Amino acid sequence: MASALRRLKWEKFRFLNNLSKRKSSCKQNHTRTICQRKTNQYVCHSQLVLCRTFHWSPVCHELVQFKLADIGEGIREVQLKEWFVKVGDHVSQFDSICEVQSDKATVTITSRYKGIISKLYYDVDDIALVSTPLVDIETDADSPGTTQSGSSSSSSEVSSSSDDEHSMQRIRGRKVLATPAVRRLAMENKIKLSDVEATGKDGRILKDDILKYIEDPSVGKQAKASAPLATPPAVTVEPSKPTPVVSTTPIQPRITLPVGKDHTEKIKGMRKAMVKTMTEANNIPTFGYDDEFDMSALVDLRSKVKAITDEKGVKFSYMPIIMKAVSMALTEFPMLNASVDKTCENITYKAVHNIGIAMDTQDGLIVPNVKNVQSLSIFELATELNRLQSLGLAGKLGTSDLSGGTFSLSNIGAIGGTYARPVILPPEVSIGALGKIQTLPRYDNHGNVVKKHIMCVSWSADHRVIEGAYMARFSNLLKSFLENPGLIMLYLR
Ligand code: CO6
Repeated sequence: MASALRRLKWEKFRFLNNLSKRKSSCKQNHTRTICQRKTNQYVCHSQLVLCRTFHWSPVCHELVQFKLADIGEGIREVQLKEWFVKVGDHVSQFDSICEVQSDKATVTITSRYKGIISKLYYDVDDIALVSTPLVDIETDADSPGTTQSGSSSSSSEVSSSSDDEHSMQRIRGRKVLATPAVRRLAMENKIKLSDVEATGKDGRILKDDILKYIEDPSVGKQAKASAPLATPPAVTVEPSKPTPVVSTTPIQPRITLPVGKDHTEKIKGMRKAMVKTMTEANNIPTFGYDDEFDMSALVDLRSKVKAITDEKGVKFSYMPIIMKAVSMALTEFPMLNASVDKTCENITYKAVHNIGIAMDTQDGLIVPNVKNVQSLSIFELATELNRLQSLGLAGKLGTSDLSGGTFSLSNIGAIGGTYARPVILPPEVSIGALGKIQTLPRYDNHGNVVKKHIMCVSWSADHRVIEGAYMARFSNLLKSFLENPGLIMLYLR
């Protein structure tokens, strides 16, 4: 009976929807005829999401097309990575609907409505365009965000304000992840999801986690207290709280090729961004400059400090020290921490050092950046790097981490190379590639052959605005910092 009623309402909805569309030539009044007859209340929105209610309906259900809102950053399309709902699921406001990945970030889309999912518009891996529907939701009468038709004879339209929808989207990692059913279970048992230890993929809370918490609430809290920080602070770091230690498991091959058969696929997601950025970069007249740094003192220093940072749960590689030294050298050579406009008529010297770190991920090369390196301690840099690396490996970096870089480093030596020719990331003007620190024989000041830890560094810079000598002087200053880490202390602010 209920389904027959629903079907009847749906037929009526489609009929009125079509009628409404036929009147769409009148921008202001295209629903007026229908509405006038029923309620004398007119709501007309150019971005149309339609719903209708009928006078014989005992409960008000409205069908809402939930559209993919503008995610910003000029993103026009996204790849659908994962659905968190299926047709027939009941969702509440803020429940996760799906995860999408653009060429710049991974974003979890959450619902602004309460109701039942009646249609999914895409399959996993499909490309969804901004402003097109993701799902249809048959909203509950009390659903926030919909126009309520308490009266039996009302007729209404609901606008999908892109701003409103945008506010329901959360970058993954900053919101508790759980399916609608799990949220409901938590709600019914008056449990705060933030108190529950998540054991699901990417920190998702599972039904079992809730059940365990119901059995023994202290388990969740204790576990949480010793769990890694989800989002370490950008600037202030509490050293006592451990941060995620990153797995150094090698990235697995991305595709399995059918034997003896060519395989063609569409270039999507982050890799698509790579196509665009690197093609743009190729238009920059670039010079290269290489040198080798003696990292022996730094290798020694790091081995002493590492035990302390390990205790605090922070993985401490050479990168945080190198980044700090780079920032100190950039202070003396600000032209390298700059950007140029598309036609290269203006150069902007950046007030902050947001140093991008090239990362090799499943989805391709991405370059998240550590913000305000000039103001962070080396330990804070390590903490922040751990966070970015964890998110990068999980494919969960958000737009804010991936945008706003002012200078970049590529630690190809972490994989194994000695030299590289790094490609500038426009609109930045320079980038450095760090080779593998190798144990090699070198002469000391007395002509004796000694064991040294040598790292080759390769710089690339935009020759329209940077001269080779400027880059060489910058490199020399950095070399002096890294070869004599005591100098870093001396100049550290
Ligand atoms: N030499 C020797 N040992 C190294 C080096 C170098 N250069 N770099 C890291 N390591 C060590 C590091 O100290 C760790 O040692 P243990 O603590 O003793 O285990 C270990 O290697 C693992 O370090 P990890 O990679 O986890 O951390 P790190 O902070 O050094 O680097 C990262 C972080 C995100 C930069 C790195 O993991 C990564 O993804 N590197 C690859 C970057 C990449 O793909 N660049 C290519 C971009 S394309 O530039 C390009 C021009 C072309 C070639």
